[in-house]
Amino acid sequence: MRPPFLFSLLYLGFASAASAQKALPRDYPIQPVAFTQVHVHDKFWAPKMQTNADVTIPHTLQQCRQDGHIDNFRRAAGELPGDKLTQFPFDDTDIYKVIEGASYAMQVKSNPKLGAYVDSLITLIGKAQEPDGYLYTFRTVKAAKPHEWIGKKRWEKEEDLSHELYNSGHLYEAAVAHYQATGKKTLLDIATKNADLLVRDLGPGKIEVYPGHQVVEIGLAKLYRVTGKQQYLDLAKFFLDVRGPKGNDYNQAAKRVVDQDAAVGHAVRATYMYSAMADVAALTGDPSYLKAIDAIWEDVVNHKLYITGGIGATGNGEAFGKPFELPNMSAYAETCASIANVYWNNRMFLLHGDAKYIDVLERTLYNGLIAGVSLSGDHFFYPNPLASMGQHQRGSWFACACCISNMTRFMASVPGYVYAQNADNLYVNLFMTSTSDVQLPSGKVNIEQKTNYPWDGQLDLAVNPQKRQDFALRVRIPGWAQQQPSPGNLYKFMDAAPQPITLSLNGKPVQYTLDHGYAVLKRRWQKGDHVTLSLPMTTEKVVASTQVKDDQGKFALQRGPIVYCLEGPDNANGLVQNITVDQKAPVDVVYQDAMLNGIDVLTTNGVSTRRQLNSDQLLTTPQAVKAIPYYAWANRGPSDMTVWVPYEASASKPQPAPTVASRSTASSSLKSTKTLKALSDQYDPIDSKDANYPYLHWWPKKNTTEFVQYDFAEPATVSESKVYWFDDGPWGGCRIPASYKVYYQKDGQWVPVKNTTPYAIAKDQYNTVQFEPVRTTALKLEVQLPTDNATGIHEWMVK
Ligand code: FUB
Ligand code: ZN
Repeated sequence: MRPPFLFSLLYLGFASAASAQKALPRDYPIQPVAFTQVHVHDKFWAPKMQTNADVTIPHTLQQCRQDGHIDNFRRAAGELPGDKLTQFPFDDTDIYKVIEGASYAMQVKSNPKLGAYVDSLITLIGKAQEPDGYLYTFRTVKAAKPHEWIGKKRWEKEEDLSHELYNSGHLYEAAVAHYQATGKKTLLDIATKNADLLVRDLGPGKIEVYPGHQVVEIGLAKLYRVTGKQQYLDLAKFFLDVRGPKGNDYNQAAKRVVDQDAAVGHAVRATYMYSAMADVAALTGDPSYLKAIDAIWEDVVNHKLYITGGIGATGNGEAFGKPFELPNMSAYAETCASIANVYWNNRMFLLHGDAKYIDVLERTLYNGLIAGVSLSGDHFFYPNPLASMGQHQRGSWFACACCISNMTRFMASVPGYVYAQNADNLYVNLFMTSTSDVQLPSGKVNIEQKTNYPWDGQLDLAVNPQKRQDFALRVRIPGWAQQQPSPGNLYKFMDAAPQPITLSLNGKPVQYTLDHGYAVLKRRWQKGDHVTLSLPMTTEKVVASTQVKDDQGKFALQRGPIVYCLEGPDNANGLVQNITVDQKAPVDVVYQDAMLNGIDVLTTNGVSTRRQLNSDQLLTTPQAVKAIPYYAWANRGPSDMTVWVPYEASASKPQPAPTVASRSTASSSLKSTKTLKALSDQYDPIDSKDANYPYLHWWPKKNTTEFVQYDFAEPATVSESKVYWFDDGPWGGCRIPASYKVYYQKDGQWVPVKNTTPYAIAKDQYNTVQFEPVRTTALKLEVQLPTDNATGIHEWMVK
């Protein structure tokens, strides 16, 4: 049976907060079982949610206080003098998102102190709201020099960058969560007052704008569910319908939403919009959005999805790249985009009832998404690269903190993705040790999962209906257990040998047929019934489509839902880019309780290669190779890392030979020393804008004179300098320099070399200058930045 896209169901609502829901004429045909009904106490997720409650939420609140996010509200409320504001007109949303996260967390475990603090924030938000409901601290504070994004009048720059409606959207989501958690209407009243203003000001025949950054549509849908107010749903629909075709791809406005068929532009905006299209389709019964989101989903899974489930490949516009453009070291894969990808795929499942959406959700959840937060809960990735040479590290805070506050609200809501229901169908989507109560039309069922997932494929389900009752238990059989790592054609297992999957009922194996990815057990259930599922936890080597340039000659290791990576601390000399592992190399697995909060470690054998001075021959050394789960990387300091492991020698990067440059001590006019290694790492970029390898840059400086310098290990005679400039125009802020000069050190003074060839400056190539030989201990490049831009350097060689 394919669960139909029904429009006639009454909304069943969040079980515990059912009173907070209005009966609606229609909603998703499948309903999630609320996270409040699912009590997770496993070794994997429970500690993560605990860390979120104990560390991430307080840390984020503390940073918001310190960074002035709360002062924005105090100034708007008239409690604090002055017009100083933080950096971004969307900074209000961090407060809303952390209130949402705190509300969820408090539903799992009460926390009166946090509850009181949230109440005080809500009081402050209320005071910052203008009498007619408008809530946007960046305008209300009336800064003498208003932020250039906000415009002179309300909504004027909404389609562009003001984020007024983005702020409203996150406010609504927070308000609904807070209401459902506490039953209090304090934040909900603020939200509806704001939404009523939107209804008055915006819409057909009024101000007709589309949200520059989507999310208000989802927020309005949630407000509609709680209040039953039709205008909120109508406005959400309007915000979709008014978009395009006169805008651009960046914010998905180049076409009408119903005409879109590919994922384009800013990945978070896009994916919130696809989620909203699913919501509006479900709530209005208007199927016209489905053709578009179905086609866009196919585009993503066939062309634009990282093996980690991350989306949005490029930092240029924080956007989806072209089909198959999935670079690893420069992967953007923003944490917010992973969160949005889970939201969207969950909604696709609720519409269509197909396990393939949960396959994508699970891949994103266990890999690209949770990599966004450190195991300690207080450091965060914004982009999530799939390879590194130590230049990536999690930070404790960012001026643009969207990913951090998003993590606080997401992590607390994870149990809400475990089960779903549609009439007397109970879907088991994710596997976590937990106990749950689910209200089916046929009666109440207590269901208990026991598993050591994701390290073990054994699942034990105790099904205890209150009375004997008929329903269908739909147990998801993950695609990865059936030799399909991900829906679509982007990835496949190298060795696609089918492995047995066993499903047993009360100790006896049962025959089942798969229905849209689910094993269906339809029967009259009774107390004490037991289902066991045994999934083949083999370690697989995954290869990417031949069209993904960056992954050629390489495989990724995957075991169950977990994608692995090689990381420096586990491998010889702290290096991994120079490793090659044979396609057929056997891989062992061992659980290490004391490592990185308990992980399965993979071990195999490979070789590492290194270059030699004055010889083209590579030196090859056999070595043991270790892999850890990708999500756990970068918890032991800056390090080398790669998800894609070369099996062809040509795909690996030999360790460079020691050169005058690499043996020197590098310094520069930059304060940070983080990128100095890039100068002599001997990785040739594809072109000047290639952000795949480390580079040094002076952005956002312009028109200044800067330098880089090598202090040699011992005196050397040099007569040539070769420099490869970093230039990421037209999007980025770096261009080739206006001019540059080479100096050498003589008797403690910097003396210009006597060049015998001109100082040519060109993009996408080495710029070589030869000079009369000098014997010296230090060489310096003096770089004049262009008038309106910065400059960067990929590589600087000397001979
Ligand atoms: O524009 C608000 C948030 O900041 C976006 O969602 C992120 O991608 C970042 O641009
Ligand atoms: Zn973000």
